[in-house]
Amino acid sequence: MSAESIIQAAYEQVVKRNTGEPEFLQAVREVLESIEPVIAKRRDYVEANILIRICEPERQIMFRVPWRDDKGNVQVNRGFRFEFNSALGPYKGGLRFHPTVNASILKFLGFEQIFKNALTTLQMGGGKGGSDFDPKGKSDNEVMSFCQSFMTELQRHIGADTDVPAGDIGVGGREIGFMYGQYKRLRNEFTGVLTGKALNWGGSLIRPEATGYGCVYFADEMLKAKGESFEGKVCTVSGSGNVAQYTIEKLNQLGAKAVTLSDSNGSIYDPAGIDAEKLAFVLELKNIRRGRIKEYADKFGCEYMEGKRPWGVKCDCAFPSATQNEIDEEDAKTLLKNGCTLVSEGANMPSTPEAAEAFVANKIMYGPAKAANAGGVATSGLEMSQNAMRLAWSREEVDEKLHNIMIAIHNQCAEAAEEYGQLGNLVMGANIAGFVKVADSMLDQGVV
Ligand code: NDP
Ligand code: 2IT
Repeated sequence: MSAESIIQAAYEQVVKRNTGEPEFLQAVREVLESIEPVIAKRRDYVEANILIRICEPERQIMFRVPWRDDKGNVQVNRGFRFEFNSALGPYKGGLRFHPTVNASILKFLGFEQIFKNALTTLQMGGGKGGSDFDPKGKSDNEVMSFCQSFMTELQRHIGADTDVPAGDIGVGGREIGFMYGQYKRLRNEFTGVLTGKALNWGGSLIRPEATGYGCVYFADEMLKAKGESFEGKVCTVSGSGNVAQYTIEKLNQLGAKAVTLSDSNGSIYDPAGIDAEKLAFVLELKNIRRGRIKEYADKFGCEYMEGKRPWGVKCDCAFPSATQNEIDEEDAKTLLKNGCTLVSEGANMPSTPEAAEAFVANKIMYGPAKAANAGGVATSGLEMSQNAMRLAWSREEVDEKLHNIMIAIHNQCAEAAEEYGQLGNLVMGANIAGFVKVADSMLDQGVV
């Protein structure tokens, strides 16, 4: 059988087994299509049925999360953890709390995480979890009640050498704190079972900044490969949470100008640039007051685009940092028409397949999520190392390690792309480099 038909047959089997899970199938399809040239050469992967094995989570956990709201009513949410692949190390990946969370979303995220973690150069397997709980509009007390109930069940499945969750959408320092407290109480152990902890009790410097900084470091490598720099580049950024915030901080440090932010209600456009002072307002608005981005436009007198994403704004570089499928084909065409030459994905799978195809076909600098946003989980890996040693590195040390990891990720992707005759195609490069590392490890470890 040709590599193409092997991949087609594998994909059909995955479709059959995972009906009604479009996001998961979207992520699987992209990876399988990218690795066709590998499959053409490596029949040992086919003989060991690696394609089907890698698409099947090692373990899937679903549970009821009952909790009491401030009015005394009992609420019920659904909790999940997908322990996808442990060939390279303990399962590692975030927890997402958002009303849209379901098995399809978490399986796409867990699947991506396998290859992303492989690219970090650290020993981490892939997993993801979360809940359809919506932290929006809830009091701190309600969030704590939910987190304690969620961890009461999750604790029996995780551990510092087993599975190490972290944050994602809707899970930041507050939620990690509540969950860590409950884990410690139930297990009577103080270990590095979660990352993204606060500094006082085992967190790592630079972890809050890591995804955004890393995404910009990755973009900087793409620019450097073309002899360019960020100086004077106009950048659009979507989202206004953790990833968006620190993407903008690093863009400012490197001499670029970020002009947009968004949330699920709309986008702001500030042609003067979101400088350090305005960014401090955003951090307070989003992380403490938990308000809407529209307030930025009211405060600084700039344009607010209700219900719109920021991709209509002319830019040199775009940093999608909100959620999956937030750039569709039309958005991609608009970006390209307006002269955008670089897209670095802070969010997971923010571009639809058609949008991604448009970026690749136009040969712009395109950093796919599993490479460009790997700085977050990489720094989680550094937090695990510090916890294991019971030591803490300085800000400079962690930042330097993060920067070097992002350079290494870029090089791995660029080299894999070149090796398989796809010079500059970092989507194929990331998928191939990540896949080969995991598949080789699975082969070594036998039929498990
Ligand atoms: P946050 O919860 O801090 O922020 C999420 C932001 O995205 C908010 O502004 C939110 O707006 C917006 N958003 C979320 N869902 C939607 C939606 N369906 N439509 C429109 N806007 C939406 O999350 P993070 O910044 O941590 O995560 C952002 C992205 O980055 C996600 O794709 C995540 O998977 C990815 N990522 C995160 C990492 C991390 O370390 N945190 C690491 C790697 C990737 P609103 O408040 O209105 O919901
Ligand atoms: O998507 C991701 O890589 C994350 N949300 C971070 C995971 C982690 O374990 O730090």
